[in-house]
Amino acid sequence: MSAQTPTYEERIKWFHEARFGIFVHWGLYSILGRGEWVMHLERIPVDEYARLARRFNPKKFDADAWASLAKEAGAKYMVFTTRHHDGFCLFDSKVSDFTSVKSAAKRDFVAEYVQALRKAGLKIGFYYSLLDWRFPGYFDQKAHPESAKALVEQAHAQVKELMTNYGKIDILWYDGGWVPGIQGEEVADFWRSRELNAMVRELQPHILINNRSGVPEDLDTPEQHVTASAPGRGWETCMTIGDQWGWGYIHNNPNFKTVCQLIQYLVTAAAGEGNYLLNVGPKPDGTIRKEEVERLKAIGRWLSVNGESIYGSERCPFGAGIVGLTTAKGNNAYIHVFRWPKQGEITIPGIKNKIESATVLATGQQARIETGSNCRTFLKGLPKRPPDPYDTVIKLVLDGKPEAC
Ligand code: FHN
Repeated sequence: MSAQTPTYEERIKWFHEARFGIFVHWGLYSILGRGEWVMHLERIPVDEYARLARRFNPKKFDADAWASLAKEAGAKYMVFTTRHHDGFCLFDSKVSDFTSVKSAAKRDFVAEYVQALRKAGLKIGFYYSLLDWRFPGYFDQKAHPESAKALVEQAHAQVKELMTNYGKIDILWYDGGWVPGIQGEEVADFWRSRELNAMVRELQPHILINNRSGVPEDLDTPEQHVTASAPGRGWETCMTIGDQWGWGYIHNNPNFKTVCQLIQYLVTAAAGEGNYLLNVGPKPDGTIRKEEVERLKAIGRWLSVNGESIYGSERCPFGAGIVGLTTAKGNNAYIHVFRWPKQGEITIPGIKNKIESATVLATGQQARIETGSNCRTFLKGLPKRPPDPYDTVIKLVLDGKPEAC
């Protein structure tokens, strides 16, 4: 490691401060409105699917609008599908003709995305699918060895293009590393992942790489559930707003999570020193559906009041019982009250510290602090109705780093 190579702690510092990112799944599949797996699940022949590129010309695509919505949501970074499993590149690739630059749109959407995020001051993530359903060698390496080799070569060449042609990139979000008939260590061997990621780090020394190329790298990526990694290990839950398999646009998507659920998932991730990557699936024209826009804006309104309890959060050594969760930062602890108690009196078990103040972030009201047996703290004098419908945060200023008893 040379002197200027940043340490893991230096590389991941911004990520811990960020806590909240927006995932974007958008591509040819958006035209069909049946999710990003439509080509595979409906067995659409490669040539038939490829003809969608002639229709993909989203005049309304506006990367600045995406960036502006992410900022309004209180997100600090985005991760965008530069290429999904269908093989269609939203960037200019010298090793593929199946790209948005060489088809109807004649646009490098990744370049527009990068420019918009830089302008907005957001960190930049690239999602890249290693697998590509167009290669028979992906499905059967023995029957199609040359195709399997070409698939890996494509991945190395395109990752190099993405790491070379768009300036400083903050996250490389691999996906699609699984290979039929190959397990465990062989996966990294098949993709030559160690060689690939060494090249990435040479080109982008500050970058964070996730754990989906067959090697752990920097970040764990629980999907659709919030599960903390061990202290010291970066992790990020990715989740859809709608149905589980609706990363890409699904025209009729009946199950949108509520704002309450989404905020409480974000808090749960922050409580475990992890990040929450919440997905939107823009429509074929590049605009984001209102159900997703409304939810992101509501999260942003909540973060504008309570963000200090999320951004840069640390694990808190004491919990909040059944009422909710706790996060910490420096000498402060934050009680996230999801289930406001009937009388507005909140019991917090296990605080060893002296509490200097207890303030409801949403209203500025001070709670009266009393202590009881068994190391219990009582927060009193609070309203009977919850000040926030989703998560009322009470900031405790302590006499030092939070300690449990
Ligand atoms: O197969 C993909 C899926 O389409 C989507 O991109 C998610 C997002 O994390 N990843 C894979 C499923 O685990």
